[in-house]
Amino acid sequence: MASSITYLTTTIDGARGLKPYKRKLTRRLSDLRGYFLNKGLVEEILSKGENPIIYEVYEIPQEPTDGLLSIGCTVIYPGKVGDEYYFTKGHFHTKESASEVYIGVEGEGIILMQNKEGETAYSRIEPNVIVYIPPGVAHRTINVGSGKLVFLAVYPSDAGHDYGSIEKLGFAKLVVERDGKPEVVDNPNYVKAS
Ligand code: M6P
Ligand code: ZN
Repeated sequence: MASSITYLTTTIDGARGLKPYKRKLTRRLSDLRGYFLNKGLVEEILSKGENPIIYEVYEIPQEPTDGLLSIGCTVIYPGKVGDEYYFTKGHFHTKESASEVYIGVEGEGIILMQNKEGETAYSRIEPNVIVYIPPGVAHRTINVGSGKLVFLAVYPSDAGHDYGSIEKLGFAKLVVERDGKPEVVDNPNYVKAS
């Protein structure tokens, strides 16, 4: 008799994400309006008719049910708005107990983390680096290299993405290029949530 076990196998396909995958999300500069420090420059680029891809997410989502895990592979393009490197929107999980694991595949990046109290931490992400993001911590990934940054994410399928507070308040830290190198600096526009 055949086994009733249903399992899933996919492969990491470098900058093409996962093979196979179920869903692909593309985020362009217009989707990140208001996220970069130099908002005027973003509008200037968009007004020229340019709307570069900032990142893509290849996903195998599972039903949002307690105990199930979803798989995602994010590809962040290299680039900057002014001196600020391209990044993902960043989010808290709607389900407060949900944590996440990131595994670096290609390129060089930084993960910014921040809790509701505004405390921050950051880690590098690159091939063979595994980062555990604990519950209650918002996370944003920044590509600080000259090629694409590719990383895998494994997270509870019912974690949920809460983009609201990051979109409104931003992250307390920014990653910018200084003297040709990435530097984590304070975000001058960040106001702590009260
Ligand atoms: C990772 C995971 C996904 C997330 C993606 C892009 O793959 O954390 O859940 O959607 O990165 O990040 P964001 O949703 O913040 O744009
Ligand atoms: Zn997450």
